[in-house]
Amino acid sequence: MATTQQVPRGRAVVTGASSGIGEATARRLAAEGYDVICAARRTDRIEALAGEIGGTAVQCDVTSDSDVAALAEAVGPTLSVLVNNAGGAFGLAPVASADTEQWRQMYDVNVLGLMRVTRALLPALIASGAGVIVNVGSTAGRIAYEGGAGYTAAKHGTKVVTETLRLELFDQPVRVSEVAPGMVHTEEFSLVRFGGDQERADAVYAGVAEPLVADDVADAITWIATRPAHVNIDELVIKPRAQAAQHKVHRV
Ligand code: 8X3
Repeated sequence: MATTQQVPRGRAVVTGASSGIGEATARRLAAEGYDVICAARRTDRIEALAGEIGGTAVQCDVTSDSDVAALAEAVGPTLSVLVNNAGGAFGLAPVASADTEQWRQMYDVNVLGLMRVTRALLPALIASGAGVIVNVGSTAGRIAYEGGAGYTAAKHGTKVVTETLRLELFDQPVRVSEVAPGMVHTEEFSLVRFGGDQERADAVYAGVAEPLVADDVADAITWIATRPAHVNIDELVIKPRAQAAQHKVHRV
């Protein structure tokens, strides 16, 4: 049987690598031979992860200009892969009772954070001669749902920034992609959205036999990143079989 030998594929940065999709993606990219920089706010988690996968931990809050500058410093002159994964939803209030601060946070992390990190790392991605950016969007960037406007507006922002960037980089050696997951059962997404209310978080996935898990999305991201340099996967929408549409979920 032929043995597979991993060849070094260059450096990759994953933001929001402390849990969920980010952590799973860091693991997958490392397994593919990338030298992975795990960036997130919680140093204990990213240090443990980096230790396991032979990567590097860099503390980074994507809403902080100085943290992002430090991340760019740690990356150095070239970068092969950037996965803009840091993001999240805060609250599920209707527009009539929207919390301004939650909306501000959602825009800051899902849109401005992506912009800050991309702007800072773009020179290194271009310098690599074959860079790829994979932005983690959402089906929330494709539709609207009641109570979701703060988050859906932000994720529509993620989508449009991705499209704009692809236009702006049309003559540069950088691919620009978006992966847009639907229902993914991660440890923290819904828990964070509902301010730590585990019961409410569990109800999101109640009766769904097989929601996606973080590794399903990490697999898609890694597939996108490892296509040949001339192949740009513009966008990939990924949902569990049980989720035919945002509101049409098979529950047993
Ligand atoms: C998560 C998908 O349905 O909670 O990005 O908005 S949803």
